[in-house]
Amino acid sequence: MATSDVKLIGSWASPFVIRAMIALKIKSISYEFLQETFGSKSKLLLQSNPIHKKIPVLIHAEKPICESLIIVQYIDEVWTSGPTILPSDPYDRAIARFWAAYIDDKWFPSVIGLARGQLEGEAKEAAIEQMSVGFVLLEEAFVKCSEGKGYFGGEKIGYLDIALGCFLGWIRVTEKMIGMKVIDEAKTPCLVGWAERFCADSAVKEVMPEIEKLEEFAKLLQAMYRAPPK
Ligand SMILES: N[C@@H](CCC(=O)N[C@@H](CS)C(=O)NCC(=O)O)C(=O)O
Repeated sequence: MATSDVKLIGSWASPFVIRAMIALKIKSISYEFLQETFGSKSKLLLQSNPIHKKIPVLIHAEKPICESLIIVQYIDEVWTSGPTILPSDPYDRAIARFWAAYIDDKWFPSVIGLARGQLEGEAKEAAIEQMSVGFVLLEEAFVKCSEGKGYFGGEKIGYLDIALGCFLGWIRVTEKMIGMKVIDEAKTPCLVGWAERFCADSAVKEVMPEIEKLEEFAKLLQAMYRAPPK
């Protein structure tokens, strides 16, 4: 679909930006990617998201839409001719939104320190434990939502798949950093298969960053967060 009035402000390494990219890919929407420079914020970003000043921002017909999950929902509602992203049943939709909120509000804040390499000792152990407990809950959610199919969304990638799957690159980097698997066969067997399917999907493959590239970027971030404040 020729949609030159669609722009995405983002950065290749941001899991939140990847959410928007996957949703656009699912709907076959072409767009202009406006890459932010690491460490600074463009005038367009500040104008488009003055409240949070964060990426991603989707600009559609010159109007900005902020917050990745809201962007994914917007894309689903505007481009209805493509495959649907949110479940059609209101209850299933509510459940998918509940778990997406859990991922962003509870799970992600408890693990972000790990990816940034900011935690040591007991704090690090506690974050690893929280991340693992979160995955066990998400495994249970997967079993219920997928009803024996390959994705949270059933036969194909849906809202909750995008909400969690966008973190898979960073999860792999974190696993390397801490020297253990957090999505593992023993505790989360269904999520192991789901993660493989998700990353191999055509809507995801092209936008999911390479692990080696992310590792390099993670080292940069870690150096930045460990540096004493000026
Ligand atoms: N809740 C936001 C989170 C977005 C977010 O944290 N973006 C990061 C990049 S991964 C960002 O822009 N950080 C810049 C900053 O915090 O100033 C969403 O879902 O869009």
